[in-house]
Amino acid sequence: MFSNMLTSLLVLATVCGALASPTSAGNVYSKRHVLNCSNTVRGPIISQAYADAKVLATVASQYIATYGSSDSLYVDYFKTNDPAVVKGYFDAIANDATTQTLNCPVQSAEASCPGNNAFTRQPSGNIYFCDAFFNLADQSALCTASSLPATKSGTMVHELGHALNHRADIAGSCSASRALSVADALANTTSYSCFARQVYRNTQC
Ligand SMILES: *[C@@H]1O[C@H](CO)[C@@H](O)[C@H](O)[C@H]1NC(C)=O
Ligand SMILES: CC(=O)N[C@H]1CO[C@H](CO)[C@@H](O)[C@@H]1O
Repeated sequence: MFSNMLTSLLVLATVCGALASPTSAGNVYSKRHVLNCSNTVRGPIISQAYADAKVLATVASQYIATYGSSDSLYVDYFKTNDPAVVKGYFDAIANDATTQTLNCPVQSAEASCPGNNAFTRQPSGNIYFCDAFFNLADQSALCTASSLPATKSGTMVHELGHALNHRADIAGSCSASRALSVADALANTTSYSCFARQVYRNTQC
């Protein structure tokens, strides 16, 4: 059914077993958006968030492959959408091999990005990280926070959804994402960030 699963995920599944920690196979994350930020504090934070986002996407893809469309968390976020299609969007992030760039803001007006943590320029797919992004929680907070937190990794999944999958921006929150129509649930990128963070919290902590 999921014969289009890409090689790196098959390797991951073989090495770790379904839903095992993908962090132990970090060497599969070798192809990527390219860091274009010479700031020695912010550059490494962006790189870590990118690696963490690939973990989130991989875990989400494996979860869908394992549990499919009858799982209640899947239904909450993606309704009756074909799990192979949703999984394909996570696989595109997990297997990102583009040369699109991950950038520090280039102008001071962009650094504050009112209301935003980051943005993606189209059609380039280049992503820009705003001041607020650097205050978001680390991946580890998905296990320790009392409720599902916004994380740098989740924002990265959101932006990669724009850059790689051309998903839209509609519902900003996870609760609003769960309330979308069937079509909007598939279209709007926050659904993917929320689902992946919740899967990580449920299976990796
Ligand atoms: C890299 O960042 C610089 C600004 O620091 C910008 O001028 C340049 O266009 C960026 N390159 C790419 C490929 O995004
Ligand atoms: C609620 C909402 O605005 N949903 C949007 C999700 O994205 C699709 C595709 O871009 C839009 O058509 C919807 O309006």
